[in-house]
Amino acid sequence: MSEIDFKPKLKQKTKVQRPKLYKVMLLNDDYTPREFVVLILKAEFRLDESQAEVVMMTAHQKGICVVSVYPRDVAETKATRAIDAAVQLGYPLQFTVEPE
Ligand code: NFA
Repeated sequence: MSEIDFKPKLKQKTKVQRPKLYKVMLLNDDYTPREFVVLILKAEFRLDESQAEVVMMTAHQKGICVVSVYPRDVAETKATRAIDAAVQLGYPLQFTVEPE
């Protein structure tokens, strides 16, 4: 027909590089005080009081709990800093990082 086609023939695909996400996991142990675990979850992982309580209690009861997900370097830095803070006080608190 006489209508002009304004649609571009080649569609540009917008490629966004979504970073792969990694879970930081909190592991239970028998020695780290609950209050310290909550403190670390709030300070390093920016959880609020009730989130921190839920994550701490879930790890306490089930042995492990997901804290949050981040790009790899962020996940590793936070896990390392949290472990270091525990080591300073002689606690065996452990965090691990694994792909989502
Ligand atoms: N199980 C620890 C205690 O009873 C608390 C804890 C919770 C430690 C979650 C590590 C992770 N004091």
